[in-house]
Amino acid sequence: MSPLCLTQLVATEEHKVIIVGLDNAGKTTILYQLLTNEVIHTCPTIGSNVEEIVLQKTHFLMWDIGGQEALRSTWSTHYSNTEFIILVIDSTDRDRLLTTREELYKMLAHEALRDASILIFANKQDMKDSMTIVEISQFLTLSAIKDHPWHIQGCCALTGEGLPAGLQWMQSRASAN
Ligand SMILES: Nc1nc2c(ncn2[C@@H]2O[C@H](COP(=O)(O)OP(=O)(O)OP(=O)(O)O)[C@@H](O)[C@H]2O)c(=O)[nH]1
Ligand SMILES: [Mg+2]
Repeated sequence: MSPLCLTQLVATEEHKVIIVGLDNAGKTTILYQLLTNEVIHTCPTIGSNVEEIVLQKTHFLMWDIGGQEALRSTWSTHYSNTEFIILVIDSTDRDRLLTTREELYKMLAHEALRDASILIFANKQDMKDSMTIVEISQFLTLSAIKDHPWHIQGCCALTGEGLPAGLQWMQSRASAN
C-alpha cells in the first residue's frame, strides 16, 4: 500500500457512536441539528437512523436508536465497536429519571461497552421547569463512575446550544485514544 493510501485510510477512520435515551428525549432532533443546523420534524423512531458527522477531520458514525420501552432491549444489538455513547435526557422528565438511571448503569455494565466513553446531553434546557446539570448529575451519581470517561453537557436541540461543546469533548477523547 502506498503511503498516500495509508494516509487516506487514517484520515477517514470512523468512530462509532450510539445515541440512546428514553423516547421523546430529543435524540433524533439532536442528530439532525448536528447534521443540518436545523430542527426537523420528527416521529418516534422505530429502528434507527444513521448519519456521519465530521468535526475537524474526525469522523463520527452516529446511530440514533428508538427509545420506546419495547425497543430498549434492541439497544444492545448496536453495542459492538461502540466508542461513544451519547445518552440524551429530557431534563423536564423528572418522573422517568430513575428509568434513565437504570438504563445507564445497565449499559455501563455491558461487556461490549467496556471501553466506551459516555457523553450525557441534558436536553431541553430551554424549558422553564428543566432540571439543572447539577441535579441530574447528582441523581445519576455520575461522580461515582470511575471505569468510563464521562461528560455531562446541558443543551437545547431546538437552537443547537450546547451541542458543539459536547461534540468537542468527544473529539478531544477520540484524538486521545
Ligand atoms: N423544547 C424542546 N423540545 C425539544 C428539544 N429537543 C427535542 N424536542 C422535542 O421533543 C420531541 C421528541 O423529539 P425526538 O427527537 O423525536 O425524540 P427521540 O428521543 O428521538 O424519541 P424516540 O425516537 O421516540 O426515541 C419533539 O417534539 C422535539 O421537537 C429541546 O431541546 N427543547
Ligand atoms: Mg427518535
